[in-house]
Parts: sequence; structure tokens; C-alpha cells
Amino acid sequence: MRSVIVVPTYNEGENIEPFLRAVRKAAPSTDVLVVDDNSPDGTGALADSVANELGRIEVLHRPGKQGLGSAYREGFSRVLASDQYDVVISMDADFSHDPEQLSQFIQLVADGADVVIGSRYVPGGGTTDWPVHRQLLSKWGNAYTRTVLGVSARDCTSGYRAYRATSLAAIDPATATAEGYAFLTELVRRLTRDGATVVETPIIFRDRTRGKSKMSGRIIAESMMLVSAWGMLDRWRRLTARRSTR
Ligand SMILES: Nc1nc2c(ncn2[C@@H]2O[C@H](COP(=O)(O)OP(=O)(O)OP(=O)(O)O)[C@@H](O)[C@H]2O)c(=O)[nH]1
Ligand SMILES: [Mg+2]
Repeated sequence: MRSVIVVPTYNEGENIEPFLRAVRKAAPSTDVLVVDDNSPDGTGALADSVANELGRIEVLHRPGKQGLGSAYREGFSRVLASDQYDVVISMDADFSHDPEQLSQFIQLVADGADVVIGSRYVPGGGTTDWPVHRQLLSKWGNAYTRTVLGVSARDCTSGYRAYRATSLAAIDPATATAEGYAFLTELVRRLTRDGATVVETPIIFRDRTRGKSKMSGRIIAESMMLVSAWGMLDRWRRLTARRSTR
């Protein structure tokens, strides 16, 4: 299966070079697209120089910080439009996602999954080194999301995923609206509505040891508000659909 990893980066100067080397070592036949938002710490230039050395790494330079959702939208559009790939992977550059699991993710798509989610909330999954408030926020946020949206996935905000390219194209990620990690939930909602086969495989999410988190109150608030709004919208649609068939 031809595969590509879309990696959004913002100020990952300490991580990007070792990250790209680790990915190439773990999954030598997988291409990479780095989507950098003109990181002030020079991540983009560092990525360019590793790309020149290793090959099959492309760096998309954007003019400024436009958010995680926007980086995924542009990255996914680009790799889907190229029509070169069967599997599209998303992954953070901060080593929270273990490159050693890449081949397993690709295999699960080959075995029939439309999306493989690296999940912290299935048996065998978890987080290490995260402060308690981050753990609770993520755990409760995901439990709320699952209940409100009625999706089967236990980890809707994990960014470590592998999509069957045709299934990703079918939900048209370029038209998703969320800016922060709610973008990831939005795609799970769309995939679920599409009847996609969602497979969760356990991951141990490690907290970053280098660089700074981009998580903010605004991003958390966006996620809570959007999930609540989607939940109400879905309920309303079910209600009106039932009425119109009476
Ligand atoms: N291009 C781009 N990448 C971003 C942006 N915000 C975050 N990223 C990248 O997206 C990935 C996930 O972001 P993180 O800062 O690790 O956010 P997080 O994983 O929620 O937070 P921590 O794990 O606490 O660090 C990392 O590779 C970031 O560099 C953005 O606005 N633009
Ligand atoms: Mg991170």
C-alpha cells in the first residue's frame, strides 16, 4: 500500500529532525508531507534540509500560524489531489506518537479498516507523563463526545491515525470547519455517518519532552462548543426525520 504521513508543525525545531529520521527508519517506504506554519524557530528550514538529505519528504510552507485544523485540511487536500496514495496517516511531530507503530496502522487499513485511530482509551492504551488535569480533560472530553455524538470511537481527539485514502476523500476533509483538535472529532463524526469501519488500536501517548504545547483554552472551548452543537443538531435531525416518516 502506498502511504504518506501528514505532519503539522509549529515550533518543533528540537523535534523535527530526529522525528523525520525515526519515521524513515520505522517506515522506510512511507512518504512524508510536513505542513509548517512559518515557525519562528526555523522548523521549516530544518525540515527542508532533512528532506534534501532523505528524499520523499515534502515541506509545505504556509505564511503563518493558521491552526491545526487548517494545517490538516491543506495537507490532506494536497496528498489526496496527488492521487498517489492508498493510505493517509496523520501524526504529531513531538514524539507523542510512536513511529514504531506505523507499519501496524498501515496493515490494519490493508486488512479492511477505513480509519485506524491510535487510541488511549481502549485496553492497552494510555498516557504517560501527562499531568492529572490534562488526563482528566482528555478522558472526560472524550467520554462526553462519545455520548453526545453517539459514535463508537473511544478516542475522538487522537491525532495518530491512518485513513484509507478513498474513505478520507469521501468525507471531504477540506470542508471541515474546526480549527483546533475538534477537527479530529469532526472527521470521526463524518466517517461514522458515512458508515466507515472505524478501528481503534491502543497507543501509549507520551507527553512531549522537547518544545512547547500549543494547547490553549480557546482550542478546548471550541471543542466543547462544537461537540455540543453537533450533538444537538444530530438529535434535531433524528427527531425531524422520525416525524416526517410518520
Ligand atoms: N502547522 C501547524 N501545526 C500545528 C499548529 N498547532 C499545533 N501544530 C502541530 O500539531 C501537532 C500537535 O500539536 P501539539 O502542540 O503537540 O498539541 P498537543 O499535542 O495537543 O499538545 P501537547 O501534546 O501538550 O504538546 C504538533 O506537531 C504541532 O507542532 C498550527 O497552528 N499549525
Ligand atoms: Mg503534542
